[in-house]
Amino acid sequence: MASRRRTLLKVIILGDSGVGKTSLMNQYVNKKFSNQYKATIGADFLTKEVQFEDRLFTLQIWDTAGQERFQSLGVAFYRGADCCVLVYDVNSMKSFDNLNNWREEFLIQASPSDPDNFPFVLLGNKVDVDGGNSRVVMIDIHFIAFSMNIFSGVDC
Ligand SMILES: Nc1nc2c(ncn2[C@@H]2O[C@H](COP(=O)(O)OP(=O)(O)OP(=O)(O)O)[C@@H](O)[C@H]2O)c(=O)[nH]1
Ligand SMILES: [Mg+2]
Repeated sequence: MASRRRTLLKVIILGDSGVGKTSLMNQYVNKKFSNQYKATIGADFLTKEVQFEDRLFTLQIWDTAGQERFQSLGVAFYRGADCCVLVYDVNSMKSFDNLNNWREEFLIQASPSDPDNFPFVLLGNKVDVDGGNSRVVMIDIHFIAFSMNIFSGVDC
């Protein structure tokens, strides 16, 4: 039986505008997907309860704005993060190349106690587009498997 104690884990989703951060969060938490694009303004979070082995966790998942003009709320909410999900669009090399900037900015603002071992999850989205024919980012699957831990079951 699961322990009654819940551990809060703060997860931050970062990546370029339009890569699908909001869609991923809605799919993961509410099992809902919309084709319409509505840019995220600032940041907002949803929570999801998950059980791992005999422990219960509350994931506090922060969805952030990819558009620079909507990042005005600042990055105060980066602080105290337990994990950061870096999202790219597999059909956009630019969105993949920019992840290094997102990662560096995150480490500066969140200033985790052990930056070298901070858990980042790399997530390539939109694999369905054009039946996979538009895909430009190819990464070794072992690298992705190593990076994925929390979001490995987005379609659950
Ligand atoms: N085909 C396809 N479209 C997707 C997928 N994920 C998201 N989209 C679409 O891509 C567009 C952008 O998705 P969002 O989730 O709003 O992107 P975002 O990263 O939150 O964008 P910002 O809020 O501006 O940072 C929307 O029209 C979504 O419907 C996917 O896996 N496949
Ligand atoms: Mg969004």
